Amino acid sequence: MKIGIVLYPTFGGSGVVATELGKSLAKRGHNVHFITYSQPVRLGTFRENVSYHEVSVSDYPLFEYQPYETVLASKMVDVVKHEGLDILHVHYAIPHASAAFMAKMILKSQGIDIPFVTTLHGTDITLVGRDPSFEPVITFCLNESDAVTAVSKSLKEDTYKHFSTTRPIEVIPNFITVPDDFQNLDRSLRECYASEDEFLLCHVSNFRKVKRVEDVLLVFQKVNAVKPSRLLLVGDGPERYKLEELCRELDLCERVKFLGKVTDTQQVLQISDIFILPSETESFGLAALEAMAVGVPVISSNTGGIPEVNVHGVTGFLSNVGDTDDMAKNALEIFKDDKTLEQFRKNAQVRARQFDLDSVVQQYEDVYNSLLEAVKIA
Ligand code: GMT
Repeated sequence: MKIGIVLYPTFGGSGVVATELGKSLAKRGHNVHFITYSQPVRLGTFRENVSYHEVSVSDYPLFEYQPYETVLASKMVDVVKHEGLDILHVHYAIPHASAAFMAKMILKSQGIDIPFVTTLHGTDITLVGRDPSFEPVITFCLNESDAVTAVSKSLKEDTYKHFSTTRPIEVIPNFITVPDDFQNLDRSLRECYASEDEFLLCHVSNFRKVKRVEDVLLVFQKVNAVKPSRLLLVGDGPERYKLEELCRELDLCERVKFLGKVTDTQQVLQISDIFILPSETESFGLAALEAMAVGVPVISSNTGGIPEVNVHGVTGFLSNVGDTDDMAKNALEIFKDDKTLEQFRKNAQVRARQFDLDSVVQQYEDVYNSLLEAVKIA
């Protein structure tokens, strides 16, 4: 199959999922064409069956806002025609689904029938999508997509709650590759960040308000007051300056390290003892699943799709949003002795295996196949 994948190429979860999906489809022998404005962060080096088509918008002085969506739609038309794509798969509704609809209509006028799949990732529905200035376009695109998927049951429910669509939405969860040699992962870098008698806590995000990274600092402060610990903060974003200030106010600078953006987060996760994800809303929580895959238990809020990933009392604990006392208490419960920490570590890994890449990629392939069958019949 020749598949066009449209995505945000950045560190965000939707971009990571779309890139890893494309890489895996390419390994299975499909021809994958990534279409976006810069090289996807997780794409890595040159690989078989993968091409990248850059969307570049000329900077005409006439425009105050550059028409990215229009250029993207034109690029999709071009790639579908000249590479002979069978299907388009767009990740994140805005503006990818509306650009795909436009491309589909242009191609139809030229006698080419191309189905497109829209995968909803979360903020396109729960935050951005609910903005009245986007709502009519998103509702229309949901109705016009040939198939719609959502990364969790919670996101599917939210979509029906906020948009007037009755379109069937298939839940296909995010996925992960769990390393086989979990016990032998390279943890040598740990000694650079924490001594043997200290616990190492970790958080990875894009430091937007919705992530409540200030709660990570508050949980850390409470844990550290009982058990000497260190905290690694991975990522960057609009809240970072305030967080650095809070860190100074709480007198935690010596124990907290802001690592900035890290391409291979597994390196950091595999030396950590606990992952903290206190988000206000989270459709899935891929970052938590990535931590669990390398045996790191998760202390999280109980919002959105997180409970579909992190199992309370088994792979970590869930607390109400903002309840940093409960989160700290739960982290200390995991740290109470080596046996307990080891059990949570194992449970986290076992649970992560249920989101195994191969079985999830198969679900996407099934969606593509059923759409291609429908095109053949029509
Ligand atoms: O969480 C972010 O800030 C990035 C965002 C995105 O759209 O890239 O992540 C969303 O999609 C991820 C992949 O499906 C999910 O794991 C995240 O939970 C979801 N974020 C939110 O819902 C806030």
